[in-house]
Amino acid sequence: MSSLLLTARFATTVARLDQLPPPGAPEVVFVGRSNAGKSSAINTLCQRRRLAFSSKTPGRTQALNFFALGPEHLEPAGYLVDAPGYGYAATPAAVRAGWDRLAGRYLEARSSLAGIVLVMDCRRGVTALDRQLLDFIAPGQRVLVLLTKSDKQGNAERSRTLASVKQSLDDGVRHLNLTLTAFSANTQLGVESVRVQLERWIVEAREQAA
Ligand SMILES: Nc1nc2c(ncn2[C@@H]2O[C@H](COP(=O)(O)OP(=O)(O)O)[C@@H](O)[C@H]2O)c(=O)[nH]1
Ligand SMILES: [Mg+2]
Repeated sequence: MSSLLLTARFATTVARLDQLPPPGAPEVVFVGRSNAGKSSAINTLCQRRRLAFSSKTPGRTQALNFFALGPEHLEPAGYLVDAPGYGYAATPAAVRAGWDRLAGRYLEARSSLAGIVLVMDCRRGVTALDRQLLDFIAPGQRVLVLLTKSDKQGNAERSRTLASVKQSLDDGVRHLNLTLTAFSANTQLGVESVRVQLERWIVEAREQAA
């Protein structure tokens, strides 16, 4: 039973790049379409009901939300970052440009970024917007694709989804260090193994920095 993610607490909200704290402890960012299940995944991984805001009206939060990890009396050992969703149909063009300027730039250039969790609704698979997002990611960056809402699929369908999403990503983005996993915030499928993996990313990044 791992524990680092269970210490998560709200740290800060960043609405513009110039508000970013100086790069420090390793950060793991959650990205994906609006409504894909990012906030639910963070809440489940951290065993907190309302840490990240989960909403039935998607597309409303347009900021990076930082959650600190580690013992509270020490400097944070790392951060989880909830990024604004993309692709919500009603999102006006100005908001979309804002996404590029904030979350896109953050993904491309943040030196303390230890890994990226790309959250996809397993029933939608890889969308054109997911592919555009992958273009922002630096070669060699660690990416974990969470196929969430897997409780909506049976075992056979889940295996087919994993295979087809993997194939679809391998076709386009061979330079990325990608792993995939089926996940569900409702049934806890994949939760413990993802916790372990994200903690390993953070620990490895700290060792590399030391
Ligand atoms: N069945 C099911 N529904 C989920 C799961 N994760 C999220 N949802 C639902 O999907 C909707 C969007 O989730 P949310 O976490 O707010 O997505 P976000 O916009 O990516 O942060 C909400 O209605 C959630 O209850 C899951 O694993 N299974
Ligand atoms: Mg959200």
